[in-house]
Amino acid sequence: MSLEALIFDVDGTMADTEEAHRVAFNNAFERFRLDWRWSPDAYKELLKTTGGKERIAAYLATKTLSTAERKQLTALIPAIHAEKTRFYSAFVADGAVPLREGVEQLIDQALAAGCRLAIASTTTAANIDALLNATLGPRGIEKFSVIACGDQVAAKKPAPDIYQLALRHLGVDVEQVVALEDSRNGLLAATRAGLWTVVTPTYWTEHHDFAEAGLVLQHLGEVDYAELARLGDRRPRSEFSALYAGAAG
Ligand code: XBP
Ligand code: MG
Repeated sequence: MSLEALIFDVDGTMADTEEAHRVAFNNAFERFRLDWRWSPDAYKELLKTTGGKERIAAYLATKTLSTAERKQLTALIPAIHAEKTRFYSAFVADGAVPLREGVEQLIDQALAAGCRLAIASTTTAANIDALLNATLGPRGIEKFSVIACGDQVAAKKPAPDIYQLALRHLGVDVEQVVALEDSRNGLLAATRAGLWTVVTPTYWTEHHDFAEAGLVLQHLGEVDYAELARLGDRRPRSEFSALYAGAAG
């Protein structure tokens, strides 16, 4: 089977973004005069919940609040998250978040080989636009045939929905696609969609269990496109995709 497409996760895979997200969350909390501060250790735990709005809701669930306070703060989550996205997009637009090692070279090698690129991310389209523009230039987004992200699916990673959406739009056989991820939630989402997945962990996810990964690398500079195509092809996918394809998230 030839390698027809690569599906990139964004946060943690294309770029090590979570410290910028964490600071953006804390800036938004301050802007809303909330005494919430997410330390790196606390944020590492909170990252178990994918999606910024869902992460704030998960944090709220841990706090002792009156019914009225909880109702009022829950109603504020979309506004808090929109403010957070403004802070984060500004950091990224200022060049604060470079692509990880090997990402741009793999993108160029894949495109040169006629392989299409897609994104399957939990973050917002605004954040993805900002990152691709800041790192790959104003036409960087044109390198990607499909961008599946954020609230386009109700069930976020580790559910397979965002990868199934990207695969539907790509219109290629799952066995001709490799997914690139950084976290266990992302690995589970891609695996449940039947995808052979390469994981490149960061500080935020290095302690995760990557048992289902086809390959775990320090970064994408450790592999080139041709090698990825060869390695991805060697895996007996049928038992994998049969096991997970279409499984509930
Ligand atoms: C990682 C996430 C996102 C980011 C924060 O997404 O779970 O929620 O942490 O971004 P990915 P938002 O699937 O790209 O690894 O606040 O926009 O959700
Ligand atoms: Mg990620």
